[in-house]
Amino acid sequence: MIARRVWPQGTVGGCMQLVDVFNGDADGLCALHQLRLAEPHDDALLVTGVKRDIELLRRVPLVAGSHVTVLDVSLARNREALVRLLDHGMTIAYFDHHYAGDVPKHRALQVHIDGDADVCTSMLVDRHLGGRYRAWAVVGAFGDNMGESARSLAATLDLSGPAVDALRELGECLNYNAYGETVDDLFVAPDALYRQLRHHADPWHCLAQEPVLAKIRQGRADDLARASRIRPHNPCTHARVFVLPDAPWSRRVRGSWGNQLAQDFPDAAHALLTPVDGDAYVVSVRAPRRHAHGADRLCRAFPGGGGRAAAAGIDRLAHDALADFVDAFEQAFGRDGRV
Ligand SMILES: [Mn+2]
Repeated sequence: MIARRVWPQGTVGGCMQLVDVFNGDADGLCALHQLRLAEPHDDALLVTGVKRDIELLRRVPLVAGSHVTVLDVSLARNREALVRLLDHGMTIAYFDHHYAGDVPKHRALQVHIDGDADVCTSMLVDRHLGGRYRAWAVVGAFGDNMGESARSLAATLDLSGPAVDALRELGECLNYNAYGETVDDLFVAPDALYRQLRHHADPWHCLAQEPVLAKIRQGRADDLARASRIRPHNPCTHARVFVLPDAPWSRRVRGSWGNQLAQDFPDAAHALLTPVDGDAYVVSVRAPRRHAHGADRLCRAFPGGGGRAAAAGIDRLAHDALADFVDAFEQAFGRDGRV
């Protein structure tokens, strides 16, 4: 979201304005936090949103001479807006680990992009800063579900087991807050969360003392407890369908709960359905963890379906297509699991 401040459009000259653009998840937050610990700017304009809201650059005001830092959103998905900003005489530093596509060559664009599967944006910032606030990079890596990278980075800090566990907890907690359809679904807006983080150079102190984190931790536990009380929609033990209610908590919890189901029932496939628009569902499908394939094929059979072999989804499944979906899902994964 853009802070309530009116910027003159197309102003030439004047003071340089600073804009920080970041994904509202743990990785985006921890990337920005490290940079601003190294180089504080209290008055930067913050542009961010929920985790899935990644086309952020088009929301940056066009002000010649401004400097924009972009963190943890795909350049490919922001390329047009990026070129527009450069054409307006703005300078840009871009840090990211998602698919970038064709990176524009421009002397005002500084790029730190690495699409390697083992790095996240917080780790790229850590590299840029020579490891100065590395514990926060570990938090970001845990938040982005890169446990192995997080642990190898943490190993360079000589931390105790419980100290590393606390960084993981903090990363998961910050990340959880970014899940939702819109900012209204979240416990705290990502820009407000960043403004609280900014008070803490020490992540362990932050986890122990920051009230907003206590709120997110408790909220996450409550969401998962609510989810665990939902009964499967169908009686097939190897291909379970769950229909969540139309509520902010179900839009927050579906990713975490899906992970938990996959961990707890490694031989079962899961489909989580969340109502959308009053007459349809958003569908998220996970193949069984022990036979992680087929999710994409199943979803592609429905309009708006796609994804990867292990995890795929359907953007919009009409209510009257639910029975067909359940049949296809059971046929794909049910095997002899019907009870
Ligand atoms: Mn990331």
